[in-house]
Parts: sequence; C-alpha cells; structure tokens
Amino acid sequence: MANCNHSKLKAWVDEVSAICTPDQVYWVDGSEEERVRLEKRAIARGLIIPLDQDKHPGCFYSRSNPNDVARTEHLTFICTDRMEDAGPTNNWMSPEDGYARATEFFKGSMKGRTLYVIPFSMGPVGSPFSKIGVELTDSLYVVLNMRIMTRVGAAVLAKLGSDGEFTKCLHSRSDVREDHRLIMHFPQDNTIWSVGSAYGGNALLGKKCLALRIASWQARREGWLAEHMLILGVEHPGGKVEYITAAFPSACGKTNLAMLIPPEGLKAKGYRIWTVGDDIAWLRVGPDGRLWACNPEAGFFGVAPGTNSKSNPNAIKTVRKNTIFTNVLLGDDLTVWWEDGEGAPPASGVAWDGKPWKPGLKDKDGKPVVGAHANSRFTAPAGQCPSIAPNWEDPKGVPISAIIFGGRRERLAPLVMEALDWNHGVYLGATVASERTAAQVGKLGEVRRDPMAMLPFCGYNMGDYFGHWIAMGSKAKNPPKIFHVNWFRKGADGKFLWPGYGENLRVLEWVLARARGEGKAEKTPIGYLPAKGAIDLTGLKVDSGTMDSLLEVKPEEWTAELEGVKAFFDKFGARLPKALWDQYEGLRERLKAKVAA
Ligand code: GTP
Ligand code: SPV
Ligand code: MN
Repeated sequence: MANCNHSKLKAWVDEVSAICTPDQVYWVDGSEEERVRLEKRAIARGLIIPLDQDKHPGCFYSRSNPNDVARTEHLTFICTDRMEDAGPTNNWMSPEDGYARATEFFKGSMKGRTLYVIPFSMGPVGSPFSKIGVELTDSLYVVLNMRIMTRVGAAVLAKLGSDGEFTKCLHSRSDVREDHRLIMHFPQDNTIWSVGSAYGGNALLGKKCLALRIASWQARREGWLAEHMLILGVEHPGGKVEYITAAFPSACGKTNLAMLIPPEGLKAKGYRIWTVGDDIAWLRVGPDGRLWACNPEAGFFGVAPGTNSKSNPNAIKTVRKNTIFTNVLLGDDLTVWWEDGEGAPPASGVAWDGKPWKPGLKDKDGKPVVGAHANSRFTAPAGQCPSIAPNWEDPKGVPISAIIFGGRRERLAPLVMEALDWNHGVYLGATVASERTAAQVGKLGEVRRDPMAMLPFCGYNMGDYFGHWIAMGSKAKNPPKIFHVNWFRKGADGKFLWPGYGENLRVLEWVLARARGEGKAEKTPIGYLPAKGAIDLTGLKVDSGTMDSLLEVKPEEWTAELEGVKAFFDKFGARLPKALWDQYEGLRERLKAKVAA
C-alpha cells in the first residue's frame, strides 16, 4: 500500500474490497513510471491499442461497449432523505434504497480484477478552492483517463493527510449491462457510486458526478457556484485580457468556443483567445466583489466528430500526442479518423461498434454508415493546448466580465442578446432550451429545457438552484453581465445562418464591449440586442438580410414560448423563487405591449 495514514480512507477501501472482492488492490501514485507500466498492462489486456507512434506519439485507441457510449441520464440518481431536495428534474431514490440497489450490482463485481485506488484533486493540489476525491475502480481505462483529466496520486494523498475530507467515489464496470447500470449520488454523505458503465461522465467520477453534481450541492452551502461552463480569455489589441464563462448544453460548442482562433481580419487587429477550461467552472466572489472562475479539471474530454483544423485547429494540435481516443474510427494503419475530421479517411478500418468499415460504406437502406460514434471523444492534457492560458492553474482563478448562456435552437433565439439586469440574466439561464445531442442517450433533436446547461448535472432541487443564482447576484458587488447566444439558428433552406466557430469572436467582441458599458444596443422586450452595425462583420460574407434574420425577434413566437416556460416553472411549485416569476410576468407584459403597438 502507498503512503497512506488516513485511517478512514483505509477502512473504506477495506469495506469496498469486502463487497466487490477484487483479487488485489493497487494505489495509484501518479508517477510517469507508473503511467508506462499501466499502459503496458492495458495493452496486454486488450483495453487500449497503441496508435502509430510516429504519427501519434503516446496515443491510444479504446472502444467501449456499444451499449455504453454516452451518459445515461435515466439511470442517474440523486439520493437524499427527502425527495423534494433532489427536485422534479432529477431521478430520486432514498439513500437506503440507493445503497441497497447498487450493492446488489457491486457484490463480487471485481472478482478476478484489480481494484485501483485513485486519489485525485479537482483544481490544483493544495489550492483552498480545490476538492479532493478518491475513486475506487476496477477499470484501467478509467485510471488512464483520470490521470489526464484530474491531478492524481501521491501529492493528493499527502495533502489529504491523516483526516482530510474527500468525496468517496466508487466505480465498477461490472459486466457493463444496461440493466445493471446505476449512477448514484449521495450528497449528504459526500459519496458517489457508479456501476455498469465504463464511459465518460458515467465513470470518470471527478467530472460530472463530483465537479458538478456533488460540488453544486456543496457550493450552495458554501456560497459559490459549480457550473457546466467553459472559461476563456479574450486578449484585445494592446494586450488587455478579459474573461468570459459560457454554459452550453453537452455537444453544443463549449470546447470549440474555448479554443477559438480569431478569423484573419480580427487576428490582424491583434485579437487572441486564451483557453482556461472547456467544460466546468467553479465561481466564487473575490475580494473585489467580482466573480472569479477556476477550471477544476486538468484535461479535455472533447467531442471528436466535427473537429478539424478548420473548425478547431487548437484541438487538432492538442490531440497530436498523449491522447486517448474513444469510439472513433480505428484505421487498419493504426491511425484514427472521424466524420468531418482531418484529411481523408483510412482505406479501411474498424468502426466504433467493432465492425469493419470502409469509406463510402452504406447500410441496407443505402444510408452512409459512420465510422466514429457521434459522441466519440478524445482525452488530452489541457497543458498541450496551444491556446492554454498561462494562468490557467492560478488558484484564485480569473475575473469574469461576462457570463453567456446558450442552446441549440433552429428558430426563436437570436444570435445574441444581453440581459436587462442580473435577475433577468438568471431568467435567461433558467429558460434555456436546446435540441438534444448525442452526448446523452435519447431522441436526437427533441427540444428540452436545459437551464444553465445544468439539467443533468444539478445535484439538488433546481428551484433552490435558481434561488442560489439570484442570491449570488447580490453577494457579488460587481457581478458580470449576462448574455444569451444561439449559434444554431437556421434559415428556410435548413442551413445554419451564422458561420460560427472562429467567427463567434465577433459576437464576443460585442459582449465584452457591452460588459464595459460600451457597444451599441437596442432594447427589445426580450433583452438588449446589437444595434445595426454594432457587430463587426468586416471581411465576413454575411449579408444584412441574413443578419436581420439572425437578430429577428418575433413577439408572437416569444409569447407562445412563455407557455412552455410556465409549464416548466410550475414543476417547482413553491421552490421556484418569486424573482423568476416576476421576470416571467415582466417579459409577458413587455411582449403584450409590443404586440399591441
Ligand atoms: P460537451 O463536451 O459534451 O460538454 O460538449 P461541448 O459543449 O464542449 O461541445 P463541442 O465544442 O464539442 O461541440 C459539439 C459540436 O457542436 C461540434 O462537433 C460542432 O459540430 C458543433 N459546433 C460547435 N461550435 C459550433 C458553431 O459555432 N456553429 C455550429 N454550427 N456548430 C458548432
Ligand atoms: C457532457 O456530456 O457534457 C460531457 C461528456 O462533457 S461526459 O463527460 O460524458 O459528461
Ligand atoms: Mn460537458
């Protein structure tokens, strides 16, 4: 056993061993020597395949069970004494039932396997804002991914000392059967139990389970925010850097925005983007009354399809080495490829589901067969990103000028709008709706409410969560301005109206100008929209008719949208803050006045 003198931790490892009955227990120390040794072991067991080491040094391929390729929200539970503390948007179970049901699946689940003990830190080791977890897992794939996504090993154990607090994270892939799968959170016990899945947010327990669900519960008690947000810095001509956080639902553009490269025209002016985080932000009020944001992760678990050197050149450079690719296409030449990826596909290979694949392959109905799963991912160290901010690991975080919410909406939501004030901004966040993507199991394209992009990740009653957001606005003397964006509005031809990606910087420019009290806007019933010409379109082929469509506000459509908002708010009963009903009424009145005018 490693240097552990934490008696509660040791007792817990013994307790879990008695239930899961592994053949042996191994304490992860986080060293480079260990990485090489564990990679060799994973290769020998067929868990990972080394890629062509000239083209992809330090890179590996992994394929998960075809029934296990995305988060399973219907099998994810918040286990609290009282059902109303989990709230209407979470699946609930009592802690007794939760432990009992999951224990059935954990019993003997590690027989013939090694139990790995992974001490990890979310946030730099030793920062007062960091949180420590220990994941016990029988998956070597999880160990290798956690080594990239979090800070692991001896330094964390040392920090924990003999009685430090930590989140107990228990994971077993067990037999990877959907009917034996449960992702359980016990926030009252600072505990996570996940069984039956070995993929992404279901299994890398530091990520969504700890850094969002458990952390959001803790954040409410401790007076901070744990959010599904990217963090980026915009360096202006002259060198001044301002920071933005943005919350978009899964697979709606956080990684892409976080690594944005300015289009030629803006680059020439001297703009540059610095990446601080691409998925999770922890925000606190600083001594200056501003909100300061930290990225608790150490790596990126990013969506592969659609990533190419035109859409996201920084991501392509980030994954050149030391990266694990999961469920993409594996070429027979030991390269990897995905749809809308880099260059031509290999002549032949094996698709994400383990079946042989060739370019142009069609199914029996003549439809193209994809090589990479739509939710296939890369796991890469954040430090390898060419745009990583020099201060990305600064324990105090970065000061935030603007918070952006967004969703994927074909219609209705304009390219960008600014909230009238903090509470209206919380309303904009609380009413985000978005079309479902491949990042979670379910019907693609269906529009669902995804407040603050946290629907699947809020560890407590979302009514209370909205109240906490309202309260944070008064706690911060200089809160950031709040905005809403939609890169995904479509025209009558079904095509995206806005070019997106790097061009999104044009929108960020306006957002930051507004946050400084500059930038021209027009007040509409739904918020401030950019005045004509306020978004710099120099060098961009978007005509003024398209721009009008992107910024069009149809009061009748927004009035119809209110029905869905009301039905959603009603679910929370008395737990919905009055301030949000006031926002709802205010918007209804403004729309009514507009329609009458
Ligand atoms: P998670 O990791 O699941 O939380 O996702 P994410 O929010 O980081 O999403 P990501 O940046 O990986 O984007 C997912 C997909 O959205 C990409 O593959 C692109 O196809 C698409 N996308 C991202 N940015 C834009 C944009 O500006 N415009 C358009 N049209 N599509 C975009
Ligand atoms: C998401 O789904 O929002 C992700 C991927 O970032 S996962 O880690 O699987 O949650
Ligand atoms: Mn995410």
